[in-house]
Amino acid sequence: MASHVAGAKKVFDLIREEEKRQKEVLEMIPSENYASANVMRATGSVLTNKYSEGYPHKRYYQGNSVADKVEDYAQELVKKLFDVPHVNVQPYSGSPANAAVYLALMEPFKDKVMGLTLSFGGHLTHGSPVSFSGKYFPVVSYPVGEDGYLDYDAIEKMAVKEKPKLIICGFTAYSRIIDFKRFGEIADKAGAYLLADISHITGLVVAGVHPSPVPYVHIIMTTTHKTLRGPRGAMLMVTEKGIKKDPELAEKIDKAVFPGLQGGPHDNTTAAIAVALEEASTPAFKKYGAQIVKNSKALAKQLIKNGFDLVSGGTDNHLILIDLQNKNVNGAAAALALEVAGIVTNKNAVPKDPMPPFYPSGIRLGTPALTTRGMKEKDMVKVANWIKEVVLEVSGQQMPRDKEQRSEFWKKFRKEVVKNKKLLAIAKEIKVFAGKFPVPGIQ
Ligand code: DSN
Repeated sequence: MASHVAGAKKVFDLIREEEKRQKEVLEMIPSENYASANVMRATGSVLTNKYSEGYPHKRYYQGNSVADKVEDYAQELVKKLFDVPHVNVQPYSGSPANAAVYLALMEPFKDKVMGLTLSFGGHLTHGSPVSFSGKYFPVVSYPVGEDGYLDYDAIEKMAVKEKPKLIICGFTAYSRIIDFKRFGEIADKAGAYLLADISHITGLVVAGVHPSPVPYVHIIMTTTHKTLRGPRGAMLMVTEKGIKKDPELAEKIDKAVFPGLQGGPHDNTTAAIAVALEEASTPAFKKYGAQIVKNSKALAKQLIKNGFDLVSGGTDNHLILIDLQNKNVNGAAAALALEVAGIVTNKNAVPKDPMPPFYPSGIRLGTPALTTRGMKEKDMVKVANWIKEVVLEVSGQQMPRDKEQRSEFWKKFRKEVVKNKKLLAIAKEIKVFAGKFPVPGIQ
C-alpha cells in the first residue's frame, strides 16, 4: 500500500519497513491485532478532514450530513451487537474514555475508586498513583489471590467496608474468566457504580466465548483495536441497569466526553469502528473468537510442559502471563531476547513482583494477532517450543537487584543479545514460518 504513494518518501519507506516487520515476526502482544484492509481504508479516508463537535444532528459545525450518518450507523451496530440502550463512540482511546467516566460521576479528592492493583493486572487508569485516577481520586485497590485468581469474597469485603463510588472490573493482564455477575452483586451491596473495562476481551464477548457484562454492570468501556480488531479508538456503553440506577447516566457520559474532555470526534475512526463492528457481526468472527481461546489454551499447555510457571496456572482467554523467576531471567531481558528471535511480547509485572515495573519478572503474551493470521493449535506448540529455546538461551543472565549494577548489566545485555547467533537463527526460522500465514491488510 505504502509503495504507491508519491511524496513523503521517508515516512512511507518507514511504513513499508513496518509492514515487513509485522509480516516477518510473531506478534504476541495480547492487546495488538491486525486490522482488516477495510478498517484501514476507512481510517485513512476523507472523513479525516472533517470537524463534527457535538453529536449526530446536534453539531457545532456545518457540513455534517455524512458524519451524522456514519456516527448513527456505528451507534446502531454497537447497540445491536452488545444489546445496550446507549453508546458513545467518540472517545479517542481507552484512557480518555475511562477519564470521561470519572468526570461524569466522581468528585475529585472526595469520591473513592476501587480497581485492581496495576502490578496485579489492573490498568493505569484504574487508580494507579502515577495516573490522573490516583492523583485526583482516593483509591482502594484489590489484589488477586495467592492462586492468581480474583478473590471475590475479599473484593466484596473491601467494597462493603470502603464504600467506593466507582468499582472497576476488567483488566489488562488477567488470564481468567471474569465473574461479572458477582461483581454486579458486590457493587450493588456497596452502592457503587460498576464500570466494566472490557478492552482486552471485547472480541471474546462478541464471539460468545466470554460472558457478557451487559446485564450486571452500569457502564462498559472498551477500546476498539484489541480483540475487536478495529481502529485505535474506544466506546462507552450505558446499560439498562445503569439507566435504572441513574436515569441521567447516558447524558452525563456524553457530556463528559464532549465538551468535558474532548473536542471534535475523529470521524474517520468512527467509520472504521463501524467497519470493524460489521466484521464482528459475522459468523466468521465468532469462529475467530473461539479460535483465539483454543490457541491460547494450546499455547499455555505446551508452555507448562516446557517448564514455564504461568500465573494462575493457565488461561481461559486470549492472554498468558509467564512468571520467569524460576527461569532465572528477568522479563525485560526475556522480552528483548524474544524480539531478537522474532517473537514480540511485552515485559510485565507478576503478582507480588519483587522487581520494579521497568524490569519486571514476567512477560505477557497472547494469541489474537496470530489467530487473525490463521494459526491453529498445532502452530502454538511450535511457538511455545521456540519460546522455550529463546528463554533457555538467556536463562541464568539474571538482572542484578542493585540499581547501578543493573544499569551496567542492561547496557551489556542489550549490546550482546542483538548479535546472539542462536536467537538470530530462530528469527530466520520464524520468518519462514510466519511467511506461510497472510496478514490481512498487508499485501
Ligand atoms: N496498553 C494496553 C495493553 O497493552 O493492555 C492497555 O491500555
